[in-house]
Amino acid sequence: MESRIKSFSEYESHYGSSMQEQESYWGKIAEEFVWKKKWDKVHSGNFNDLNIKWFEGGKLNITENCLDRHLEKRGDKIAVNYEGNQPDSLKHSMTYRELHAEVCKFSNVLTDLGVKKGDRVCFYMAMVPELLVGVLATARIGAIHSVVFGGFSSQALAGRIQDSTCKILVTNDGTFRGGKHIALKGIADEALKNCPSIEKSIVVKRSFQPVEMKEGRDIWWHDQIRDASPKFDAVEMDAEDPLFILYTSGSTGQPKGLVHTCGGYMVYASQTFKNVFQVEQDDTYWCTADIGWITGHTYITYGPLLNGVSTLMFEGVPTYPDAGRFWELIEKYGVTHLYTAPTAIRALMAKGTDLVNKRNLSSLKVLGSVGEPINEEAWEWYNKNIGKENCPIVDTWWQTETGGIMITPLAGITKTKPTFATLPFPGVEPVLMDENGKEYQGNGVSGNLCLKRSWPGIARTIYGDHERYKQTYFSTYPGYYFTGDGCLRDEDGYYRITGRVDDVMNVSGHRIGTAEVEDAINMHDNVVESAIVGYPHEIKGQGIYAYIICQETPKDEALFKKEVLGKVIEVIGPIAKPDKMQVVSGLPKTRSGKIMRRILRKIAEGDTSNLGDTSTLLNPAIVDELKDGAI
Ligand code: 7RM
Repeated sequence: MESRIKSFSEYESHYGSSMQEQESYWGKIAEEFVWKKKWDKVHSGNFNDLNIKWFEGGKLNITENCLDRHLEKRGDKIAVNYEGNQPDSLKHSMTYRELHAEVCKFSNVLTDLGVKKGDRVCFYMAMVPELLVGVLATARIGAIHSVVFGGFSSQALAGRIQDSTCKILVTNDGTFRGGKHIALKGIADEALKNCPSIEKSIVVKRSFQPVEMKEGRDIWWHDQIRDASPKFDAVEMDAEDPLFILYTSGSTGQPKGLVHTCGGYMVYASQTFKNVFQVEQDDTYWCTADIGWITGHTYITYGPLLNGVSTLMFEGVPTYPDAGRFWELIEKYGVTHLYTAPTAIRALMAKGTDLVNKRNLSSLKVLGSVGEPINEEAWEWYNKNIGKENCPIVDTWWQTETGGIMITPLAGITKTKPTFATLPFPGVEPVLMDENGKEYQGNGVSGNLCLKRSWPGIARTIYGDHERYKQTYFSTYPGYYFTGDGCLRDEDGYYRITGRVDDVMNVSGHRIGTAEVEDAINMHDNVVESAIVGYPHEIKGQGIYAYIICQETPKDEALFKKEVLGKVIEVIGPIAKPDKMQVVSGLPKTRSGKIMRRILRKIAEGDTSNLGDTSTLLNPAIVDELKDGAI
């Protein structure tokens, strides 16, 4: 059996053997990698004991698989094409050989700074090639990377650094995103006031804006790397050793640091990349995500490099200098595979097709979608105007926790259907749950999406809190991993993800917990309580609606709202800013004091015709007030 699936019947036989002979199936796939020592056991543990292991006893370093093993055959092939925010300002590429040398150099830098196997290194950076180099160097020396998206605030960054007691921070002076300069170093400095674990902060020059360098703590990347040796023997890692931590929002509390491992994650990232996208040797693949999210980890960094593919890395935004930037870059680099989010598609769709038609997009072969449900209109527009009805669309469903793509078409192999993620990847066993917590049998059903068996890429724990891992994912349906998503399985057995069923929002493809935003708003001195719900938003997928109870009626409501936005920006970052805010005198609560979010969602949606039964509310009269004051 070849690891590359080439037809639908091969998909079926892969799927069958992944279900019937799970261990030998994944064992065969794992054999293609470079292991320093072969594993003793392919898989152990389950969703009850939650002591999940893959390729136990195996020894490896993922960077040897991403870099070293390609040097002989494709050392001079481009690993990364780099495009900066400003057109034609920072165009730059690195071959596999060059990337390997840079990674080795930075591995030496980190080692000389005393970073050891198991230590945590935080990245708060722009989308620059040094981020890729830094992350891989961290993996090469056996340390654990924790990348924090550059749109988070200093408080959010500090919380993440503290949670995993990172020893090193790597940041930029600043970055440009569209017309805006973001002073990353300044934000990082603010965060580091409360991060005693950080010994050194390494600064990469990018925006060339002045920054303050703190004596004894802050050092320049270019000074460090200048004389570093381009040779570094990759540290031997256990398959189950952590590779990285990535924070993600849930329905309660602070973001969770999901832990991914060296062996299983590698196998799953590579196998999904290879088969979902069906990239060929001379192709140029482009994933528009930021490395600060899981999509950027698995499908900019590890998946493509494990497969020896040339990728494009882009610092900017789709709408700068105009909404034709994506199409310009596709033409410029001859992009064959474009992997982006529905929110970007909708934003560009709104700008019409003139900018699209100005460009030659004939290099495109495959289009991808990720991060949120794609509506039919956006799917059709993408298919018609970008793919010219000639490129399969892979609508890929997965999560930070799953490490890689779970439900998806295989490009050109699986028959697609608009808005459907279609079928499970080999090794994945999705089930839908009914209201009684029982599995639905058969097709034409919808329920809560669970996964019934483990796969190599599953996050093994929440950093420092295994109990929370069990509680969050495995307690709703004992013995199953609960995704938090609702899902439909149609008559053909095709899956369509309908969105979160918990208190997690998906705003422009960013995952944001309602509780996090509430906590931030509640920090305003004049706020007693708040409730956040998501509502349908034409471009963002979901917008954020805030109901706020004040201590005292604000004298200047506009000013008050501005201050509330400021709080959210301060505590989380601009990505979590509410789109609408309504000052209210109370919230609809049940007799046990629980907020009836169902009602709040309806009002935020503007659908007040049928609010259901409100008679059980402690304060039914509040509903009219909320309706009348809705924004
Ligand atoms: C990859 C990523 C995960 C949540 C997930 C879903 C939603 C992701 C799709 C999707 C419908 C898709 N990781 N989601 N992909 N919904 N169709 N193809 O986004 O951890 O940041 O978010 O995103 O709700 O649970 S994530």
